[in-house]
Amino acid sequence: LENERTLAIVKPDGISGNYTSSIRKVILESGFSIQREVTVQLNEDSVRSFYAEHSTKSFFPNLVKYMTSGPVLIMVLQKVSAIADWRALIGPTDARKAKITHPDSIRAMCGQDLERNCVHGSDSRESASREISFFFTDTFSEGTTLKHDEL
Ligand code: YYY
Ligand code: MG
Repeated sequence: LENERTLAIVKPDGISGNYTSSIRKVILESGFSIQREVTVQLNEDSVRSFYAEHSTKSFFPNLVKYMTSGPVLIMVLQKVSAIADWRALIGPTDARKAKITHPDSIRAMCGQDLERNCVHGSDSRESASREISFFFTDTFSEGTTLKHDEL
């Protein structure tokens, strides 16, 4: 079991619905440490680039509109198995389904539907690495055993 970092985002509906402190509470109570955090207003180019894998999907224009509709909170979370554990904690993509199948998940708590699902989580080591360096340029060297090329 390896210490890992993953990228979490509280999306615009999470911020505007005032879920930030509840989400932060779940994060810390679940054993993650918050290594970095920044609140930003993303522009369309950033969202298009961040979600490039979805650029050909029919939902892409709406995704860009939604993710630029207000500020987001971007966090780097760390713990053993952070990537899989954060995905498990946020629940299924469709918040409507999450409310039925994963009622204790974060998306069940604060998401609204398939598009407005209030949080993001990296889905693999490769994604986590790409997404963390998409937003954070420093090397996370201080006080950790992680190598930069593992991120
Ligand atoms: O990783 P995750 O966020 O759970 O889902 P993805 O399949 O990567 O899609 C990214 C993002 O796009 C999702 O969180 C909401 C939105 N989306 C959508 O609006 N409609 C879909 N059919 C699929 C995804
Ligand atoms: Mg994804």
